[in-house]
Amino acid sequence: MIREVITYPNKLLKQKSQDVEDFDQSIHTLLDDMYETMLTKNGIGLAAIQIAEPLNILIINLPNENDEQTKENLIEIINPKILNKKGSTLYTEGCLSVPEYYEDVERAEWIKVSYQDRNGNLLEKEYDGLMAIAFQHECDHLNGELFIEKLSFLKRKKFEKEWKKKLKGKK
Ligand code: Y12
Ligand code: CO
Repeated sequence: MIREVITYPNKLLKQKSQDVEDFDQSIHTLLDDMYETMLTKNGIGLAAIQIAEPLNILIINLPNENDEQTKENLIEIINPKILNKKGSTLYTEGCLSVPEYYEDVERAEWIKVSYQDRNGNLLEKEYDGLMAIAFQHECDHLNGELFIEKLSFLKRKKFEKEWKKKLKGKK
């Protein structure tokens, strides 16, 4: 089922998510809903809180070398932990909860992580490149943080002004 993606400044986006304890059918249905919702909205990453479910779940589906998003490349990540990080990289990020806004964000270039899959199996992985950026962006959602909170004071001020204008125009 396609779900509504909540957008800034919805207060729910500031909520900290909780760990998943039972890897039951309701979690599988939620993961399937997240995938359907993310694809429909042309996203490459989505956290459960973005569809108003405060659980430590995220999905990432990066395009392949032919710029196609295939389900084989879908990664379902439950109860993630970033164990180690190194280096620094700058990337122009976007977020389905802050539509039509893109800005450069600095993040670690390499990360070592652990997480569980949909059946509760524990995995340990190392990521770099776009996968490392997406993983960190989505983990921030689980801690109630959006990428706009990483902007400089002046960029954030400009964003808030533009966003208010945009929301007023929608009334
Ligand atoms: C690198 C940086 C950030 C991420 C997090 C995941 N971000 C997204 O999936 C963003 C998707 C997005 C899609 C949009 O829609 C289209 O481009 C058609 C979009 O634009 C509008 O909403 C108009 C904005 C963001 C992963 C990797
Ligand atoms: Co986001």
